[in-house]
Amino acid sequence: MPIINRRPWDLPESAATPIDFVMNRRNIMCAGLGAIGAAALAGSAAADTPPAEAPPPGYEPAAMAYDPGRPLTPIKDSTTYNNFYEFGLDKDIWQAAQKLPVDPWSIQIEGMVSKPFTISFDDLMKKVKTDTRIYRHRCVETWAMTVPWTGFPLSQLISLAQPLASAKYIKFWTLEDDRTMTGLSVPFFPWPYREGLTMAEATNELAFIATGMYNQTIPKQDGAPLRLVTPWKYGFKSIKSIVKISFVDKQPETFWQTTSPSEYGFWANVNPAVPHPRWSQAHENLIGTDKVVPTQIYNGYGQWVAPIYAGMKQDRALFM
Ligand SMILES: Nc1nc2c(c(=O)[nH]1)N[C@H]1C(S)=C(S)[C@@H](COP(=O)(O)O)O[C@H]1N2
Ligand SMILES: [Mo]
Repeated sequence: MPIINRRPWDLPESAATPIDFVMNRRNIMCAGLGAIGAAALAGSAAADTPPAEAPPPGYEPAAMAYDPGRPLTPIKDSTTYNNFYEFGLDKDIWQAAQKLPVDPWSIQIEGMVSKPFTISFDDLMKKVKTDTRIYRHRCVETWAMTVPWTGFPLSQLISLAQPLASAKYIKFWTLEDDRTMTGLSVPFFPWPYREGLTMAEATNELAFIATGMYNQTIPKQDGAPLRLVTPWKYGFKSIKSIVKISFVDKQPETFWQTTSPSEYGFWANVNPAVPHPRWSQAHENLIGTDKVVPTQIYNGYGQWVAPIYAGMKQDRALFM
């Protein structure tokens, strides 16, 4: 089986079920063999342990799996250290978030589409083809994680929605449920949480809707039952628990941009050279470790997304 055209965030076809491959490597890391596990995950020739399955002919270590350049964040860290302001301003909202009512769940599609409709989460899942992506996740607050998501490319949802050619942006809304989301009583914030992308960003192959993490249903605190993941942007773009999507022709106002326009913008592309007004963006701490590593432009995904911004002014607004 020739390994060609594999995009580095894809998992190897050699893994019978892709996530098992990841989880096996992860278990190695959990066993305290971090360096070996990380090398195996990256498909590095330096790994002391052979791959669980025989490599296919033409096996190319570098092409074997997306190399996030770092081990997966342990699941206990990525599911207990969260930002979900609807449930509180601290990172330890995971228990409070268990109140999020996710069943039944439906998503409303409206705006510049051939025909607005509402679809249940269950019906949506019957219409999409799921896959797995290991992405780095960089919060604007300078912490970072590496997460194996399952879900589907946002472009599949856009195809279902059939936007009109006049649509220029896609806008997303999070559930606003006063009964369970105690954070909504903090009046300072412009609830509900809202985000947006240009159509070029939304149809980029990296833009992903996650419905699972680590081969499990996505936990409530991480944005069940479906959340956006745009790994080249600061984490606040990755809106959780989406209930409505609208196609529009004007740049949407977003939650953080409305809250503090001098600090957070619409674009929010990761750039180590553009500091936040109150802190540097040059480095990031890897949650679950004591490691601090340099931040990369577009969080290391420039090869796939920098062309989107090629014709634009490369000013601070693109990176805040
Ligand atoms: N609805 C909603 N979505 C949200 C947030 C939020 O507070 N509410 N926080 C954002 C921020 S700042 C980050 S860094 C990520 C955190 O995702 P995680 O908790 O799954 O790591 O979610 C983003 N999506
Ligand atoms: Mo964030």
